[in-house]
Order: sequence, then structure tokens, then C-alpha cells
Amino acid sequence: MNPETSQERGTPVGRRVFLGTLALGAVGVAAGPHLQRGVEAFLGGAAELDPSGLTGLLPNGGGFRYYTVTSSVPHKDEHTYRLTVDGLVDRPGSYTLADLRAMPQTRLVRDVQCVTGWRVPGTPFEGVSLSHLLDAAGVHPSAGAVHFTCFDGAYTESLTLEQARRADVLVALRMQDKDIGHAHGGPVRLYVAPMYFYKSAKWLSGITVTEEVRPGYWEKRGYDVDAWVGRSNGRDDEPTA
Ligand SMILES: Nc1nc2c(c(=O)[nH]1)N[C@H]1C(S)=C(S)[C@@H](COP(=O)(O)O)O[C@H]1N2
Ligand SMILES: [Mo]
Repeated sequence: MNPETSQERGTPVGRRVFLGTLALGAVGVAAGPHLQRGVEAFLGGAAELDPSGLTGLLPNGGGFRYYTVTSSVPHKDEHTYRLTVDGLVDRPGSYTLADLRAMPQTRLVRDVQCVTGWRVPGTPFEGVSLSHLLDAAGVHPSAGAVHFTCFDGAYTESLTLEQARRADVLVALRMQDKDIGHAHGGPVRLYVAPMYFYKSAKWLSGITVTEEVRPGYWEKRGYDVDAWVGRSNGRDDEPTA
């Protein structure tokens, strides 16, 4: 059973979801980006009722679906965004967007694969490699894992330290060669290229180095903690990396 879609079981939401998608499309096209908060409020509620992401197919979303587990998410910008790094490290830190942009940037182009089945091929992501941030913080020898928190106040994720140090794991500032917008988890989201997209926590606000893996939001609800594309969650998708 796939927890992201489990609420569909026995719940006759199909027609409501369909009408909601139409309404959203109309609002999005007619009103443009200045009404985005209104669209988000609408979508946020709908996305909660429909964790499959069906309602979240954004107009011009390029195949991506909008996901959130909360009904609204605060907006963060140049002035208000901070990424904290703490836990089992010698040098805890708090980074602004400017700090992150001043670090070496890595660009990766891979397929995005959601565990519910949708895939977006050849998507560029760009940002600071997580291993660079971990090295800057000085990870203690007793550490074994990294835990991620989000400024939506609810979503969490984790990686083993070995996974976190891979070259294809980024603290991403850009997606599709644009700054990451709010709907896609901007200004900063995690990007774990070789794993199902639920590992790529949106609205990233905290990186805590821990002794052991703490299962994340969806993992407490049944998803595999080790989420390799094609080798987990009972799926056989073609690997993305
Ligand atoms: N904070 C947060 N991050 C999240 C999620 C979420 O609900 N909240 N959903 C995950 C899932 S299941 C997917 S498929 C992707 C969706 O990213 P997108 O909204 O940019 O398409 O974000 C992942 N990261
Ligand atoms: Mo997902």
C-alpha cells in the first residue's frame, strides 16, 4: 500500500478533485502569479485532502505536482531565510541565501521520480553539495546520520552520513535553471538525485547531524528510509542516477 495515495481508498474524492483541478487551472491562467498566495491557500487545503498530488498538477508545472503536508507554508526570502546546521558538529552555523550562493555550486541533470509513479526527465538542479556544508561544520566521529527539517513546520527527512556525503546530494537553490520558487520548496530545498523525490525535502530550514537515522514524515507512514529509485518501496523504476 502506498501511503501517499492511501487516502484514496474508499474515499469518493474523485469528482471533487477533478473539479478542483479545473478551478485551479482557471485561476492560475486568468490571474497570474500575483495571486499565487491565494492559489497556494486553495491548493494547500486540497493537497492535504489529496496526498496523491492529483490536485497539485500546477498549470505550466512542466509535469511536476505540487506537494505539501501542511495547509499553508510561510514565504521566506533574501532577508528572512536561514539554514541552520547543528547537532554533532564542531562549528554549528546559520546561513543566509547570500552565504549559500557564495559557496561552490554544483549543477546536476537527472530524472525526477516520485514514488507514486510520475517522472520528469532531465531536470537541472543546482546548489551547494551537502558534503561541502558538512565539511564546513566539522562532523563528529560519533555521527552516523543527518536529519532535515522544513519551515513548513511538519515535514522531515533523513539520510545516513554515507548517503549525505554523495556527490549527487545537493542543498539546492535552483531548479530548471531558475531560483526555486515557493511552490517547489524555495528558496532552498534538498535534492537527493538517486532517491525517490520524497527524500528531496522542500522549504529546507535545518540540517542536524545525529547518531542514527530518524525516519522522516513519509517514512513513519510506510515509505522506505533507503529510497533508491528502482530498488525500494517495492518498485522497479529505471534508476535516475
Ligand atoms: N516540505 C515538504 N517537502 C516535500 C514534500 C512535502 O509534502 N513537504 N513532498 C515530497 C514529495 S512526496 C515529492 S514527490 C516532492 C514534490 O516536489 P514538488 O512539489 O516540487 O513537485 O517533494 C517532496 N518534498
Ligand atoms: Mo512523492
